[in-house]
Amino acid sequence: MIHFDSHTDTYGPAFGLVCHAGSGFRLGAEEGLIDPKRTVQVGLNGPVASFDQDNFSRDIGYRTIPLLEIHSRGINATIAEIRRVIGSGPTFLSFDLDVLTLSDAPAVANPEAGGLTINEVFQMLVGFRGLDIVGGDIACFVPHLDPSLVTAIHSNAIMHHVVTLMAEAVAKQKAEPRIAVLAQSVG
Ligand SMILES: [Mn+2]
Repeated sequence: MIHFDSHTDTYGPAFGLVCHAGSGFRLGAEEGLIDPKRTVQVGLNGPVASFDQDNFSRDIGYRTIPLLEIHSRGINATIAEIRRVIGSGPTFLSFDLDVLTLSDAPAVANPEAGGLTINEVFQMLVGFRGLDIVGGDIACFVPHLDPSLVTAIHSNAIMHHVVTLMAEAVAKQKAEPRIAVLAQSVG
């Protein structure tokens, strides 16, 4: 899982609810749907509500890359680190628009000061070429806050990049089928 977000979304129960907008990456790991060793959370930049709010991510083994680390490492070194964690297995790319700076994505549900620029995100997405991207989603778009269409245009471009990565992965798989698929057809 490559998870772009200002927030880890691995928070515990809130207001008596276990399943809420900020708990998906906790529940996914607990239910065995997400492989923690092959998960990276990119661009974390949210407010600190408590000092242990992101402990779940670290304790379960997610690689967390805060926004400040991205800007101190540089984009190319960040791409290399993400690729190291992800490896060659099937990968889902989840993109919360609030990881973008507000000038590039004003219409988001949980706005934060600071963030990646759309050009930095494009550079990273192109840098994922060759990974086995099997799916993706874009979260937290609030259309009625987007009269300028900036957020919609950027969402569209991000999804186009992700679908292109998926198409390339399918083409690569057809050329060299995954070992598991090969074993299945032989068995
Ligand atoms: Mn978020």
